[in-house]
Amino acid sequence: MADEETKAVDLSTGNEFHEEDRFQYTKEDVTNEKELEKAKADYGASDLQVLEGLEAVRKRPGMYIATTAAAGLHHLVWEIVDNSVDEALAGYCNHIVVTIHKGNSVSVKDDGRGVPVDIVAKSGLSGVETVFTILHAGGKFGGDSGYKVSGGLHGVGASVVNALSSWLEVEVNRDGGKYFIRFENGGHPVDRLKRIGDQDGVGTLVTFQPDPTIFTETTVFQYETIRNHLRQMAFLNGGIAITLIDEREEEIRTETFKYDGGIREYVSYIDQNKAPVNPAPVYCQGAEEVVLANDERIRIYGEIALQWTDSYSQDGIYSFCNNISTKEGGTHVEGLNLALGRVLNDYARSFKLLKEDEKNFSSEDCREGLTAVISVKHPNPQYEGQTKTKLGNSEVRKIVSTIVGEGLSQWLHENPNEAKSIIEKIRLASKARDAARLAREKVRKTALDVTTLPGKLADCSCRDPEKCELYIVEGNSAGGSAKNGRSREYQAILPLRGKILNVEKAREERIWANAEIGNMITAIGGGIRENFDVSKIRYHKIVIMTDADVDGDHIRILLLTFFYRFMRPLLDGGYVYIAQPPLYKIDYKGSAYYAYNDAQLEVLKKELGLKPGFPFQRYKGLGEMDAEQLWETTMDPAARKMIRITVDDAALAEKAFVDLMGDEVEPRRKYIEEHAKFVKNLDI
Ligand code: TSJ
Repeated sequence: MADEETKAVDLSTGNEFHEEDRFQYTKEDVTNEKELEKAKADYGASDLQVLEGLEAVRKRPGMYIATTAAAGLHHLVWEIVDNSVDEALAGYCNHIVVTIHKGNSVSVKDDGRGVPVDIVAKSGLSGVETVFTILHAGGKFGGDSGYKVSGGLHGVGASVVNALSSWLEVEVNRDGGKYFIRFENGGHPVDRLKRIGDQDGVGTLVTFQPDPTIFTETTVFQYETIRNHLRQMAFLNGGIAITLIDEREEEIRTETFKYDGGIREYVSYIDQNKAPVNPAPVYCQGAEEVVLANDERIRIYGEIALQWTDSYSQDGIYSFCNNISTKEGGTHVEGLNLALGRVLNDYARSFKLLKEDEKNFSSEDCREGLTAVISVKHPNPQYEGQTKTKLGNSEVRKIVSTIVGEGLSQWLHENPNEAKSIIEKIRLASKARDAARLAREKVRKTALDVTTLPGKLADCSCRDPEKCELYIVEGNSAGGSAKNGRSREYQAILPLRGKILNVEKAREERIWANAEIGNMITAIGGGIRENFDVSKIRYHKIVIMTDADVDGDHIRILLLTFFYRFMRPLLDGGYVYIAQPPLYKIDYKGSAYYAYNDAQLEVLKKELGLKPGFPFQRYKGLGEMDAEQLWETTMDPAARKMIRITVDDAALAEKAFVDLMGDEVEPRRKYIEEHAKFVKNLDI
């Protein structure tokens, strides 16, 4: 890697930033000494209160960050980054740098105005001390100039990050000076905020080390997780440069994200490997002031980017409120759907693209192959739904509907050729939907009728879904071994014959005619698509068991694609697993030893003290194992290893599936090289 890329640059000065320089300052007295003296009198009392607040966070971290597992660890970073993004949205910051240091501390640095250092009347503390020691103090000091939008799900405040850190250091450049404070042990200040030098730049640098006694599962930051989040922030907030630096390895890794096109570029990125109907996304934006029932005036901002592609997918709508993904949709998505149906039908009618005797396009027709990113900013968002990721504010529906209504309608009139192509695409979707409806109704009588389970399914005897597992097994012979080796009480086996249909490329009618797919729908029992009901599924573990070869990889991806498109909540809920059969067997002194990868094989050879050349078996497929071996190595809950599949980021997963299953060869090759990013390993 080139040298320039591996160096961090001080944003406020443009100078190179050296790790060893960071906190070795001679501490001079602060210049706002008088103000601080005034505050000092009260400091004893407020200090105690402050620490009580932070102690409450440490006692019950789950109340503030939902989980202390890996996701919660990363939320600390999002929390700090949000403050810099807010500063950028306020128009004062251009560049944010996130650095993962050796030892897993993280720093976030921006070139904004710097967190205020003067005394905040309410707390009697400096702005910096207020932000880091008082719960929910974020952004509201210094008047209302700091319009904070990131107060949604992870808007718990910097003080929570401080409370959950072994140490945290803040450096602020502003008012001609450099200010510094360090906290230890969950937010205990080592000293007061000090002015430690003069300088001309502005900006904020926060470095923290998550407390391992809180984050007991892991304190290791994941480069990809942070990279994906920062990229998403850069897409959602066009124009901001966000750099990620990982200093943990010998070879320092760094990437910078900056998208001047914002969500337009996000849509293009998601659709990178699809064929677009309109090459440049349609872009609509607008803001509206709303007077609430209590006479409060709020300003709601919305922007939407739209691109139709040749895909058959219905689920290309990615919605956000205040930079947080609203996975369950909500009023902004409803507003978009309303406008789409209205505007596209009006346009098609007025240009006679839809004849008088033809029925209107449905909302689903209008959405087929559509990729949309919708981002709203709301000062007081209300979240609903099972996972609190559904936007509930009813005023947003009309605002978005108006923005899309005006923007899309104008665009259609200005781009008549592309408009015509879009309407044609929608017409095809409508025709296909009619045909699919017929095919589906035929199938519904069979596949969706859970009372007649498929003949190939060897069901388990238990009827409690929580305890039941469905193994979907490649090939009839492995299916036979699995049937004989399984626990009949809890484990059901569904063998699949050969390859299953690629639902990414097939139109819906063909999907309905496919027996293997029908069998899976019936066996799982929760229905499909918008009618899928996770509370009706017959097994809480759906295990894909394929050979460890190229065909097996392909079948596994085909199955995941099917679940992704037809039973998304199965993936969202973490019900889908991949079995891990062993790759090697060593027979030694009458016992069988198994290895699941090359590294394990080497360890095993050493442990057994085998001479080089001692024979071992390399399994070519599941079929080479007899029933007992398959149980022992792959199916016995006490011994097996499985990988649980989760979908973190729907847009990335969408791109991954298109890359893997679409027509283009190059992205598929690249993707497979880089491994399946949407798959998170988890041993259970
Ligand atoms: F919150 C935090 F302390 F964790 C934090 C805040 C962390 C980081 C990395 C950056 C920031 C931050 C805060 N960057 N920029 C700001 N800006 C302000 O706090 C600020 C400055 C001036 C004024 C003003 O009205 O003059 C208002 C605000 C909110």
